[in-house]
Amino acid sequence: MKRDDKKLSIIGAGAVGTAAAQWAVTRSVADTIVLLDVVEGLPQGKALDLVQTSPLTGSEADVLGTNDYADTADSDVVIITAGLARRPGMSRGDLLDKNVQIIREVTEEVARYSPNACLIVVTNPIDAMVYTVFKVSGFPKQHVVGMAGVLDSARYRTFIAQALDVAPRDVTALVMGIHGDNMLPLVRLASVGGVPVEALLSKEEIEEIVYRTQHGGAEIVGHLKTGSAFSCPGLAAVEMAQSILRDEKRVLPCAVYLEGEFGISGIFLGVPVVLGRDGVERILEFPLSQEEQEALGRSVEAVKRQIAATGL
Ligand code: A3D
Repeated sequence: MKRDDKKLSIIGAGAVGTAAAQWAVTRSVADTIVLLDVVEGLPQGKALDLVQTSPLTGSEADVLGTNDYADTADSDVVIITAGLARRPGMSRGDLLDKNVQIIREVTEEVARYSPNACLIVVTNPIDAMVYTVFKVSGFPKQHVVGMAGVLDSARYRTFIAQALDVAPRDVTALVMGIHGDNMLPLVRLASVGGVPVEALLSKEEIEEIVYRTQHGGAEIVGHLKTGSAFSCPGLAAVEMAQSILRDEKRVLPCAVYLEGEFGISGIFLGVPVVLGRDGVERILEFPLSQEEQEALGRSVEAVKRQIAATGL
């Protein structure tokens, strides 16, 4: 590797980890992309398959599949997807006990080999897992961030675009709070080409979109039956990684450690932030209406219950 080369490691070569690797290779977000899993052969086979897309995509990234954390050494960004995914009828809460144990082990290894990396956590229940990574790694709060808001906002924007029959990329909309039923898709600030969505859709239409966004993960699990969403979650994580690796300073909703922002302290929760070379470079705080503040309060209570269940 040359001195300025960028390295991205992805822990967990399951559905989300593989999708993230595929997006990362296609977009050439790093010079070296490492895919790691506990299952022998799985990351090696997937990495080989991915690197063979290079002649077709023009990607110049090196792709390595491994079971050895030494191969992830000196990563700039590590995306953590290791763990169990939700099955039908299984809540994100049910996942907690099993995934805390996995996340502890993964974090210790990642922190040992890449002490300066920014860590993007995807494993559910995300708001508690990212807290676990923060506590176990001892990394600065700027270097630990949870992926959920980018995915939830993409779902929200998609549903608004479909309702209005407009280009999805022209919809600007933000989902804050927990990754779960209590998430807060902000209606007041949703706009399409600068025009408020509230002026274009009825209250009932908006309520339906908000509900569908809040249950967007479960809707997909209901169809897939044996797994959960992976394509958009993988891309959402790569969108965040890319902003850090290329110092893009994108404004993205991410689960970050709050110390008084929005009146909340001591937990990770989804809020809009600037992601750049230094990780979470700024939290963009703004006044919420009383109703929004109350809704965010419900997220806070739900996250606190999850954190209490981790025993940390
Ligand atoms: P899956 O396809 O089961 O992949 C998980 C992978 O983790 C498997 O290949 C396992 O072998 C691997 N693994 C298990 N333990 C370890 C370990 N100790 N070290 C390294 N690898 C390990 O699941 P998935 O990819 O569909 O989902 C992964 C996680 O992301 C789950 O917890 C999901 O719930 C979560 N997820 C979160 C979102 C968010 O928006 C936050 C969206 C989609 C999935």
